[in-house]
Amino acid sequence: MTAPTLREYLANPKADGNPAPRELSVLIEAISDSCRTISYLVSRGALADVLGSAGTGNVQGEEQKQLDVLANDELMAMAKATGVIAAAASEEEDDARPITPDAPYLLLFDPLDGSSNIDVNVSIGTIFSVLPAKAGECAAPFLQTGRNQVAAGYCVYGPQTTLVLTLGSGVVAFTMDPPTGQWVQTSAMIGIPEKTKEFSINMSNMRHWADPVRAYIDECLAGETGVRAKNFNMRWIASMVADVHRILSRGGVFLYPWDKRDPGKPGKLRLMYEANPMSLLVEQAGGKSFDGKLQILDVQPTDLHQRVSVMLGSKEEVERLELLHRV
Ligand code: AHM
Ligand code: MG
Repeated sequence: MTAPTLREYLANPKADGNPAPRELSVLIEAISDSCRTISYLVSRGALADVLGSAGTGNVQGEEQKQLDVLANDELMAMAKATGVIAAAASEEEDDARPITPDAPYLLLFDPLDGSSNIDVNVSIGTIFSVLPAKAGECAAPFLQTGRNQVAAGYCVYGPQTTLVLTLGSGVVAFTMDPPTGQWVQTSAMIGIPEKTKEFSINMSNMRHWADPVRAYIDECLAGETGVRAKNFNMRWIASMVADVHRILSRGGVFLYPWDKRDPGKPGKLRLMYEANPMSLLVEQAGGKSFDGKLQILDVQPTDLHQRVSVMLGSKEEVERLELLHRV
């Protein structure tokens, strides 16, 4: 039997004979089309003259790369063309854009995550989150907890281009077959191993961490003679998409925690564009996510661009972090 395509999967996602809601299928297929386009641009890089700075900054005050802007424009155009998006919000834009009145969904995205890796040919990705539309002006309808997401996923532009998706009932993956452009299902039910020996954190920030995070990493570094009685390995790609993809593939724990550099700032990563979609995928794959107080999916957003402390991945490790944050 040949593996199903994305379209075939959407026709029967729960294997119960029922298709995904029609408008949701339209949206997921449109996102996959945009990811194919972005993948092509990423793969051509300097050949298409798309590397380097765009000479602009985003709402967070970060420099925008040309590919950040191109990916953003592609996804915004797609959101408009589908007719199923009431409003869309991007990490790269100050405000949410109203799109199609009375349409059923809100779309949020980080068009190209891992911007610092764009120009050095290291894996980057697109992250997306879909919420039900609600009445209200500007950002207000978006301020729903991550639990409300009806779909979330990412596309990683790495050695392969892989789309990882949850419709709220398990996590599946599709790999793009370059000769045909087809998305072919390559994982039917992704599960994160409960136990792991691998952590992912930017160690250069160690001196700024809060005590529980410091204690956790100290335990990992102590290896088999320490309290954890096992040796840990470390990986840090500096593209959340690639680091989370590794965790969904073989387990591990990812941390970008609050730190003392800017105590008023809750963390580096964005709740709505990064942490919420990744947390839904991780939970649906049997892992956990935590912000130092709450499960990330329970954090009530108050601002579209709000940041959050992120710890997610294999259940046993996140539970250890929860324990260390309680003492
Ligand atoms: P971006 O959305 O501007 O690319 O920033 C988010 C990225 C994450 O993908 C990654 O985990 C983190 O920033 C890396 O940060 P650092 O450069 O501090 O290691
Ligand atoms: Mg990002």
